Amino acid sequence: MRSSAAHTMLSVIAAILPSSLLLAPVAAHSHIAYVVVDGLLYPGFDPRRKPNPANVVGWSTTVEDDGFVPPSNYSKPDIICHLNGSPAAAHVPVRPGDKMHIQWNGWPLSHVGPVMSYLAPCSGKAGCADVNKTALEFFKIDDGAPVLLNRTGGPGTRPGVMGQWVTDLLIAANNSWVVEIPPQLAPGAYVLRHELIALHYAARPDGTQNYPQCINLWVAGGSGGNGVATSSGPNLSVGKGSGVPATRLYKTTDPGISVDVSKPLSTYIIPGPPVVSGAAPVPMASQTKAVLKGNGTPLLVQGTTAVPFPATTATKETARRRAEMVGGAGIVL
Ligand SMILES: *[C@@H]1O[C@H](CO)[C@@H](O)[C@H](O)[C@H]1NC(C)=O
Ligand SMILES: *[C@@H]1O[C@H](CO)[C@@H](O)[C@H](O)[C@H]1NC(C)=O
Ligand SMILES: *[C@@H]1O[C@H](CO)[C@@H](O)[C@H](O)[C@H]1NC(C)=O
Ligand SMILES: *[C@@H]1O[C@H](CO)[C@@H](O)[C@H](O)[C@H]1NC(C)=O
Ligand SMILES: *[C@@H]1O[C@H](CO)[C@@H](O)[C@H](O)[C@H]1NC(C)=O
Ligand SMILES: [Cu+2]
Repeated sequence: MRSSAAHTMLSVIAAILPSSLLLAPVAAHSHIAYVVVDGLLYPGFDPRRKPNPANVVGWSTTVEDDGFVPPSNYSKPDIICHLNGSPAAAHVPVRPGDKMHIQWNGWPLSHVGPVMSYLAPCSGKAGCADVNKTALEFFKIDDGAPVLLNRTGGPGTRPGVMGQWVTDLLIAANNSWVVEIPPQLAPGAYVLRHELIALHYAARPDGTQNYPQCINLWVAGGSGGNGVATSSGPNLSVGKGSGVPATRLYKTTDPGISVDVSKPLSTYIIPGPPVVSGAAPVPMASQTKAVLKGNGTPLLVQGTTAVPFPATTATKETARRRAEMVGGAGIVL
């Protein structure tokens, strides 16, 4: 079922990708520009904007070149939420079962590899805004399987890389990916760690490129919306007890990290832990572009409740940014 859906999507890609794109040179990599829930936009952190508005939901970094973390730093804090990652003050309001669009600011065709999402609960008084990142324990909710869609050829054929990859679907969906908040996730604050791994140089020593990005979420209760878990009702144990620090997710020698994608692979082994039971990855056929209706209201977490993020200069800044986006910012290649 999944793979026939993937086939359909691949013909779609073949139809929409102009052949000139396939040979475009690659100068920059990427970051998450914004996320969309129910058509409402929540701004990410822009590493080149100084300063960012106070209400961005993306963790700040010092990655001005939109670059990556190499395997030699898999056990260093930079792999958690990218270089000098530091918590966002604001959170995206979501409910269990919601679908969230993660909008990257472009993605190069050459950068084939996995698209993965993890969650880590935060128990601080300010939700994830004051969290100690090295104490976060992440469990996987989506691994983008099957990451390798077609071992040879295909419409995305490009120099030095064989096959069709899940990153081709992400690009076809305007460089976005849809992730589902697990339907029975316990309410509260979570860090969403979304990560692309680019394998085009993965056969070279230390050549794999990880692009981790962190977003704060406030997961409301099923109906009350106050974020307080109830002891009866649905099974709210998704991911409980299976989290690991991000510094222990990958090893240089993992078969999905040290791999030569210039040769047709018979299989690709997705790195990191398995997707937890109770998670609901969104099928390939439902990976579509985001539809925007307006701006969302990020939240400030206060203990077990959350309030609208205080309107300051942030409001004006968000409106300006939205106007820019509607005007059509260029895709980074
Ligand atoms: C790896 O991490 C160290 C600090 O832990 C940092 O100085 C270095 O720049 C990082 N290397 C890359 C390529 O990100
Ligand atoms: C595609 O993504 C860019 C950001 O990279 C955004 O500015 C643009 O509005 C998006 N287009 C659609 C149709 O979603
Ligand atoms: C952050 O968490 C780590 C790992 O649990 C711990 O070793 C460290 O002391 C903590 N740092 C602070 C400032 O609490
Ligand atoms: C895989 O690539 C080959 C060669 O281009 C093509 O004929 C085939 O249809 C592709 N398969 C899928 C599932 O897209
Ligand atoms: C609750 O869900 C978890 C993960 O989805 C599962 O492992 C566990 O068996 C479930 N427990 C009950 C009582 O259904
Ligand atoms: Cu790159």
